[in-house]
Amino acid sequence: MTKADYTLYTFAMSHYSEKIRWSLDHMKLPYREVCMTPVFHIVPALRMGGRKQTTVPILVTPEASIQDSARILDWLETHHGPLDLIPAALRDEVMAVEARFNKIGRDVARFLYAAGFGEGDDYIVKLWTDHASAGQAFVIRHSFPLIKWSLKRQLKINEAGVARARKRIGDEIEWLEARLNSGHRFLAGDQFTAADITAASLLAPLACPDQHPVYRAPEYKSIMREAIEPWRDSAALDWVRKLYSQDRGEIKFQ
Ligand SMILES: N[C@@H](CCC(=O)N[C@@H](CS)C(=O)NCC(=O)O)C(=O)O
Repeated sequence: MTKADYTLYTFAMSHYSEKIRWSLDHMKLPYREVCMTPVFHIVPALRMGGRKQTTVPILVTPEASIQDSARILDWLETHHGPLDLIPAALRDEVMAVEARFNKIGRDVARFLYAAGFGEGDDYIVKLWTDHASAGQAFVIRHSFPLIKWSLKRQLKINEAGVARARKRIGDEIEWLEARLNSGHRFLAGDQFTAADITAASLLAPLACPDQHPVYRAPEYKSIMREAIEPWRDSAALDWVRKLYSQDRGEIKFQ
């Protein structure tokens, strides 16, 4: 198999995309990555995903085009299994942990944008246009107020929505800490699995690991300061940073 066989469509700053990028890297499966530009991803995502959904990640292979990180993991297990990331004896446990952290992905995004919008608008425009053509960047810059308004509605970025997000993220962080306090290094069984990749990737925008080109940037940390603050020094986010330094290594968007 060559790099050209599999293509992963992502956003550079997407934590669900990072979950699949990390899984493919761990599996040493060659792939090409296409970092998309928000708004301009909508039509291709609808077409590639074929599920009336506009989300990334999407993995395109010669056999199928798969949208949604959980479905991509399932597909990888079927076509490249058995995977050491989903050991048969731990399958149910891995899937349960994957599902619980998948659920807070939107909350993490909601919480970050709530903190970043305003003072961080210019930086968010920069993040959204890093992989854009000149024409796309022009459109994003000029329609940013409209895109921001629509994202705020879509993600329910308002006082009540942000409070609910904070509570749900806090609950999962507490669950993770209870697991660590009971002497475990990993979240399913005693080995590194897709459960650890999912939890660490979905919390990475809060943990800001040094290996991630977007989350480690000083400007990112500065505009997300308010969102990161409640858990910055928690054992859970320390665990995320440790996992990145031990198992992830430097990430390069391809
Ligand atoms: N359930 C999906 C959620 C993915 C998701 O929410 N992706 C965000 C980026 S982190 C996205 O594509 N947002 C743009 C959109 O919904 O159009 C998965 O696990 O892949």
